[in-house]
Amino acid sequence: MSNGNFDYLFKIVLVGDAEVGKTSLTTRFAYGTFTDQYISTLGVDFVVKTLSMNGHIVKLQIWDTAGQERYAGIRPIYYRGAKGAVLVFDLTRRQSFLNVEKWVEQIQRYASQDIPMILVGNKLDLTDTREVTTSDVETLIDERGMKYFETSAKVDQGVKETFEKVSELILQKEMVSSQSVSPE
Ligand code: G3D
Ligand code: MG
Repeated sequence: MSNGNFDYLFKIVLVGDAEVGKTSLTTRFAYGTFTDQYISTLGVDFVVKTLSMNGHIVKLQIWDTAGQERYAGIRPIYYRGAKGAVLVFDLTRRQSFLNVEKWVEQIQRYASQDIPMILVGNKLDLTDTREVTTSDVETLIDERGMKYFETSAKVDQGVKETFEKVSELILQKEMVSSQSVSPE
């Protein structure tokens, strides 16, 4: 698997309603910056970021797109080969949380049923306009067995942890499946 530069290459898709902060999270994680200016995401785009995990060099290819409902035709391409998903909603917009189930179905349908997935409540810094409580989320994550993080792309809270966690889940899964293919 290694080609000298990295041990693993993982495609990760960012998914969720428009305006929840997918591009801001991606930019924050990959470049360490945040811009309040509108960031347009036309169709599909991805950034690459390399991490060191448990002695492995893991290259993440992070795919970010504008609300895919506008680009239904690209869904299969967007999800194809994805090893992990980060499903984002906006803590200050209840509807974006209510749509989470719909996104879970889409991810499982187009990527895979058992894809490692992290749920993210973003815009944690906007405490005054928050509409979703942690206990609202608990039922869902308990049912689904999902990992959950609250983040702020703006003030850089929880972002690195989110991407590291999804990478860790993918890596664990890869290890298990490579062992079952060729037991030593
Ligand atoms: P998207 O890629 O999911 O569509 P964007 O979302 O990353 O484009 O973000 C949508 C808007 O939310 C942007 O504001 C962006 O600045 C803002 N935003 C993203 N993350 C955060 C955050 O953690 N905290 C706060 N306060 N704002 C955030 P505009 O004004 O450009 O629409
Ligand atoms: Mg975007």
